[in-house]
Amino acid sequence: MDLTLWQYQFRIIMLGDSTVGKSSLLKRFTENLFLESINQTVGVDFYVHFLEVEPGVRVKLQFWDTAGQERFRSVTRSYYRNSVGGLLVFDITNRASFDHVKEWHAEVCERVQPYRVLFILVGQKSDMDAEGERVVSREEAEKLAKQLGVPYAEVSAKTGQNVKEAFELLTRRVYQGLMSGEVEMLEGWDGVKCATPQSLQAQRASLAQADTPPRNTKKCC
Ligand SMILES: Nc1nc2c(ncn2[C@@H]2O[C@H](COP(=O)(O)OP(=O)(O)OP(=O)(O)O)[C@@H](O)[C@H]2O)c(=O)[nH]1
Ligand SMILES: [Mg+2]
Repeated sequence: MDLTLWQYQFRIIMLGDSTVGKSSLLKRFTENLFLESINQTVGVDFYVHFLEVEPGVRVKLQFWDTAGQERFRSVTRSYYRNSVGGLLVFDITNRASFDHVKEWHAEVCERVQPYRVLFILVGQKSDMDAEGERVVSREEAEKLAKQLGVPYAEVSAKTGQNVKEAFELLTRRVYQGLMSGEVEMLEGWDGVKCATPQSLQAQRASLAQADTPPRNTKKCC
């Protein structure tokens, strides 16, 4: 199979305080690796990974791995606008990183107007729970996710637990948004690219048709 072949490209941004493990998450997802000692991100790094969202539909995921450090904020901000998906990452052993999630969310939502980013909330370093290091409970995180109207996933880049599932959840959410028309490919916006725009129209049309009840159906009883 030609590994460069894709039908859709989604640009996804990693957001969250420094040291929550954004780069480690991407390393685990794209290379199945974990490094105890990893360089802090300077500005923005780029990662690519391919996922099949349904049989025969291959998505190229292009990740912007932003630096959590405040001094890089002016650089990282410029990447918000052309993202269709975002991972709001906090560390379950770091209360401040959880408290800052609302600020990350609000900042991105405000700056991407009139576009929209679809998010997932990610509680990182779940392996530390067993060490008794957890300071943010799952219930609190789920409550916040509900407030923000986004799904919640608890993961560990160290063990790999739930990492693939979290990225797949967000990718499917974006794909469904694209199919339903919730996500629109607007002029001058690069969050989503489609290799053959006609196929998107055809897929949407066939989904719409499947949703339309057949005419002249007699009511039962
Ligand atoms: N125990 C544990 N440690 C982790 C996990 N993920 C990352 N770490 C460690 O946390 C530290 C910071 O990880 P990074 O991936 O560099 O964090 P970051 O969010 O990319 O940080 P910035 O680039 O500064 O924004 C490193 O020492 C990692 O080894 C995890 O799942 N469990
Ligand atoms: Mg990093």
